Amino acid sequence: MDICLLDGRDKKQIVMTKENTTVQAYQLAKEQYEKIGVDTDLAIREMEKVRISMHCWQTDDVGGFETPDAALGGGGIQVTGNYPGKARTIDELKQDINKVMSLLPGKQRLNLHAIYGDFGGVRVDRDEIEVKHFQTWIDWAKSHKTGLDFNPTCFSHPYADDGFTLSSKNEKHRKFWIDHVRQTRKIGAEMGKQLGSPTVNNIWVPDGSKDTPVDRNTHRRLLKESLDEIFRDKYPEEHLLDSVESKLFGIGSESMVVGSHDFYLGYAIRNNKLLCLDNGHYHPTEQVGDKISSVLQFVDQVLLHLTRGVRWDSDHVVVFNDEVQLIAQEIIRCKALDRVKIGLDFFDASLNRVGAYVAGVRAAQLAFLFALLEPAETLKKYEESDNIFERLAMLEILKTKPFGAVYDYYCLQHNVPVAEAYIPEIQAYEKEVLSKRK
Ligand code: RNT
Ligand code: ZN
Repeated sequence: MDICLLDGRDKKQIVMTKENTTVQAYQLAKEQYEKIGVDTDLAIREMEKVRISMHCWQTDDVGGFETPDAALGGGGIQVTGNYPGKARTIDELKQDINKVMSLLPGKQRLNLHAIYGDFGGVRVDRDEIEVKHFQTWIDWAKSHKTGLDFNPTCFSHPYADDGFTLSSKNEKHRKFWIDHVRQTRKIGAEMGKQLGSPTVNNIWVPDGSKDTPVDRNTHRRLLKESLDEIFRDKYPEEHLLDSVESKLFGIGSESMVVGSHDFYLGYAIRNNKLLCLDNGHYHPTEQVGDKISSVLQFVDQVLLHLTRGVRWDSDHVVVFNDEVQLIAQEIIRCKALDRVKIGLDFFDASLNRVGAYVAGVRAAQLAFLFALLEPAETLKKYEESDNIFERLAMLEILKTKPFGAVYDYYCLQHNVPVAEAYIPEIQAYEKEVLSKRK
């Protein structure tokens, strides 16, 4: 018997025979899941709603394309490693992103930072950026039939060197950063308008201090005032969604971060903004997964920055770990996929950057698929009838169910390499493209 699969990318039909081990493994997996009341075909269909916004900054270590080149700094974030092949131009960045997208099932959005504009070799300061500097990106997104997300870049700039931007007591600096963020909202709204899908503009500022401050209050008041001023410009929600991102600490802001979780949780609730939850930005024993059902009682939508915190670093490549699993499970269990924008945030320069993307996006997708393959009703029934052992047993059993076979089949349906088959693709790209960037 032949099984017909529809290739999601170019809609040409590919015919697989039953010898195909991916299909066979899927059939067996489907049967196993059926026994516990889970519909694998439905889970795969639901994956179409998992739209991951890929951050552009893993391609070039958060460098951007300003003239003269701004080196990453002044922001409490650091990139370590010097693996060859980082993108040096917009064309190289696009080439890398195209490669990544060609190796991923499903559709992804692209998340840009303000320093990635098409500035044409001209020096454009942050408060002067315009839609025209991002029109080629908008056109790129149009041709890829996808959406763009955006971020002001409030670091890697002389006016951020003292550690303060939107909460600076230096009025000239503070005004400059307000103007910058206002421009990013204007540009973001135009991206969303032209692309027919709202752009999420996420505000993260590094503001904070290394040593113990005595006046936290003024900085927090100034941050609030700056945000209020920024948000006075109104844009339709179909074009622009605003989000705010907190952090526990950064390198150089160990003693106080102005934009703490409490600060932005309060701000987002009162001002109806999206709250960005970056899972590298909390104490290691705090679980972002646990926060989802709390914050969704009070904010309409959240933005995720999926990442992997390792000791003091918040930006390692996403892997399929307990933390990311719980985040995905909680979103699915809350039936909140339509209220969560999924972004990634990591930058590691010590390995093949393109490969890091594919591994990271696939890990995030796997976490959502794993969550979609839960027998939700059964688990809930166990819980509500006090069958706590049964709940524990089922959660354990799910860990060895063949969810990998379901993910492989999802890849096959999208005509992208299945499982380890993407590794040689990355190696070939490194040989033919990345290693030639000297
Ligand atoms: C920094 C924040 C922020 C940045 C990006 C580059 O700790 O996580 O999201 O990583 O804006
Ligand atoms: Zn982040």
